Amino acid sequence: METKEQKGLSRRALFSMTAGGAVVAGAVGTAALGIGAAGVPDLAKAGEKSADGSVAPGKLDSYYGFWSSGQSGEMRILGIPSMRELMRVPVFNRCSATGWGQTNESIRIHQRTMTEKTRKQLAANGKKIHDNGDLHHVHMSFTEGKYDGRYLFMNDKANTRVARVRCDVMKPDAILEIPNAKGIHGLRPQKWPRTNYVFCNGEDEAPLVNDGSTMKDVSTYVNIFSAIDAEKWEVAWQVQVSGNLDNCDADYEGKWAFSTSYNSEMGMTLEDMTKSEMDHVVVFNIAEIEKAIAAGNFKEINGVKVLDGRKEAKSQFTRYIPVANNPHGCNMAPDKKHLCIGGKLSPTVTVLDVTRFDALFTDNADPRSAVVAEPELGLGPLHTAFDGRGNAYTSLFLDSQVVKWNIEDAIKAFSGEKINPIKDKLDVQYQPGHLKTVMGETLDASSDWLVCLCKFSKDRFLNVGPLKPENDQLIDISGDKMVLVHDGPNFAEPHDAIAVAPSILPNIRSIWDRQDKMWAETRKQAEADGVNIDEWTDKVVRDGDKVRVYLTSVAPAFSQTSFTVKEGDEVTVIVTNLDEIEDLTHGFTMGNHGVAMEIGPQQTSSVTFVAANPGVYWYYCQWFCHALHMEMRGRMFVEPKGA
Ligand code: CUK
Ligand code: CUA
Ligand code: CA
Repeated sequence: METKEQKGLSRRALFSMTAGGAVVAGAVGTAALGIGAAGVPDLAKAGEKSADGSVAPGKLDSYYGFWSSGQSGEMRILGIPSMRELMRVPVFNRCSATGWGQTNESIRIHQRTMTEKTRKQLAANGKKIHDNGDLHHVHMSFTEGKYDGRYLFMNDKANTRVARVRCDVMKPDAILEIPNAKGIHGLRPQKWPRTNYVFCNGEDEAPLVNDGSTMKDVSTYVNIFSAIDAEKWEVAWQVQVSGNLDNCDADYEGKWAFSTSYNSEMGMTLEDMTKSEMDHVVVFNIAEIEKAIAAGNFKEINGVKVLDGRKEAKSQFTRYIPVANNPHGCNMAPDKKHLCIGGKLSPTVTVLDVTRFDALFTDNADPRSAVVAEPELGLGPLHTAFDGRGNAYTSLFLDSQVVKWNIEDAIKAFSGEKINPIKDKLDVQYQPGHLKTVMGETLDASSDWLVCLCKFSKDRFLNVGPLKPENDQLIDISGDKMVLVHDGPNFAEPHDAIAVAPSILPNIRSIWDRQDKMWAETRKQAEADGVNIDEWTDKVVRDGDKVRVYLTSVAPAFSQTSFTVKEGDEVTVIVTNLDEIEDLTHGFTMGNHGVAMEIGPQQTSSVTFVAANPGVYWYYCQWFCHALHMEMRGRMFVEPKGA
């Protein structure tokens, strides 16, 4: 679809066009200019590693980093090792630039699985969607233990949701509100044979039937583990557990999922949540769960198949392995065998051998028999990352350090050998949380970089007021000693990240496919209105007091320089960007109406608003697209009622 000339055309080449040729520009006009500036990144330039991790201007990074953003609700893409922020992908948040959370296309994705309760809650507040989120964990889909470049999955702890982002366009295509559970926190895709399920933890306790009838009776509170069907994007099944759920992971055989629980006490206050000596890790037996679901041995609650995996139910769905009180991280090593549980309040990491889990179910073996090491590493161990050489890297929240240790040595030490598993310790700057090696949660674990996400930056950067940036640090782990090479300030508040080689993602598009499913419903409406949105269109369709305005854009003009509606009309503006040139994004902003959206090359976007006040309002393209971009505007006439 793209010609060679179009591919090679830069924005600068476009700016050099004259006004005369502008309106017919698009593919024909610009290609005819024959200006061959470099527009497409040359992957041969990638992968150049300098000692300090810096990447020279014009050079590409070696890896994609996919970052969570915590309470900002978006996913971010950074380059590794430069730590340059490449893109922000709005997911649970409302984005001013792209219109995510406002366009009809994004609202449909938000609303598709919304529960009736949420609809009611939103309507009562005059809203259509939740436009905040607390996005902690981003993970890619797997095939046979390796990233496969199809999807990225992420949680929203704030509103109990999970989102799926398509890797071809880096936009969300599905958001799922999870019934029954509360506060989705830990999230991991199944690793083997491929990601059929996305596992996610409900962190907060509530009555299973949460209708107010038993809310003061804590004994009716439960926590829910959910498995989402990754393709159908619906809850496949849920398991009710004892205690709460924090972080989770899955093995490399497709047999188990596991979650940490810091509130086995089912306490409602900090004091009560930290009362016990021990909490636990829950092991979920996927085959047993699937068997029960297939046999119909479940309770259907709010449209979801729910199994009882609580301790007292003595089922074959779960086992509970006691670990030191208030554990946190849950990280499966790429040796396919060892699961590392961060001690948090305990200075240890508990290493579980997942090949011993079978015996817990078949022989009712002592759950602690799966423990093969418990190295004492330092204060506040949270999360663990792995390289391709059998080493583990654990963040020490209280010590503000990363500790490098060897898993096999830790196992030897546990069985009495005189050996120190700790290989190195590195000071990082203040309260690290997650840390990630390149592809370290896959069978492709590499040993070049470690990213460590610190919760505080204090004196590391110029003072910007009481609210400080977070500090993401880059550590070179290629040698015996870890070397801190880079600080990267970051806005509130990344929890987790993954790093992925560009070779995993060969299918990222530069321009949209006109037939993309994102605007399939918009296309249907257009067809019903007798409009072909693939052509230079300019049509206003009245349907009672609803008005649909069809526009196309080709730099630097909209197909309509004005349209007329009536006071009080509900106006839907549908814009198709017919430009086929890479990086030629247009926008549509309706002045004084709080309306703005992105329209990428070959994309269709639409937005609906009420024109409440008569008068003239300018709309304009807010994405710099041409030397005559300022002139890319038009007028909406709102006629007074009765006129
Ligand atoms: S949690 Cu934030 S540092 Cu949500 Cu993965 Cu551990
Ligand atoms: Cu189109 Cu600016
Ligand atoms: Ca506890």
